[in-house]
Amino acid sequence: MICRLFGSVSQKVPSVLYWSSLMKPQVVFVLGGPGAGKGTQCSKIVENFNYTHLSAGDLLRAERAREGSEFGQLIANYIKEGKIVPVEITINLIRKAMEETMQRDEKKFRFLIDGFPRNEDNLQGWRDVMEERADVKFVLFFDCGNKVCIDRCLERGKSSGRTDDNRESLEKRIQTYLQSTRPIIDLYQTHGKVRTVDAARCVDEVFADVKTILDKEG
Ligand code: UP5
Ligand code: MG
Repeated sequence: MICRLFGSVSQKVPSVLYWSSLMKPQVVFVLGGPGAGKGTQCSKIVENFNYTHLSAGDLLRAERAREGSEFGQLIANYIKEGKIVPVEITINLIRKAMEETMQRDEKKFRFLIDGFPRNEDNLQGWRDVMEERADVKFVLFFDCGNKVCIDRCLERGKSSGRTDDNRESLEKRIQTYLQSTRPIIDLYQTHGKVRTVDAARCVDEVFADVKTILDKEG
């Protein structure tokens, strides 16, 4: 599949050998419903800990906006419909962003990957491309009820300009989250790899718990 979309993908993806010359990236996956506060909390983590924040959604929105992108229209459609973009696109954006970060500063090898993996396809893509190149430490799960999530995104939608911060898209985003993303969180849970935070509280209360987790886990 990766080869199908990217043609000569082997030329574009640096080898495992190349990555092994760098510090092995340490990854925390950050998951939770739309509007659970993933991005907000990641910004606070970056202020307090030595992590680089990569939002898969932000990377896709940047690719959507990039002039000449062959995937721009596809990404736009998927985001508006609250559907999950094929992993061949997302994983290459994530890999490239990680690589660029570490090339700029080799001490920057700790990553928060926000909003990924969201479904089985994402997880398989990670395994295919990144499993040997990076260690997943744990999943930071922002647990928040659907109504709170929707209300936050609708409020943000008054000024965000995001094409998916409207009630119709939000209903779809929530369905996608429940059907596709929750099972991924559950899967990591069975391996004891999920750290759950009650995300329905105010930003500082949520962050106090996040800080406790990161102080402990590094
Ligand atoms: N806010 C935050 N925390 C608050 C708190 N504790 N109390 C009160 N308000 C709080 O926060 C959302 C809003 O709530 C903000 O206004 C904030 O101030 C307020 P934010 O921190 O942005 O929440 P976040 O969880 O990051 O919400 P986001 O909308 O970004 O979540 P999504 O997961 O829906 O969006 P994402 O950008 O990750 O993905 C968008 C779309 O991209 C997906 O639907 C999908 O179509 C596509 N996508 C893929 O296909 N694949 C991927 O791998 C990733 C994305
Ligand atoms: Mg976000």
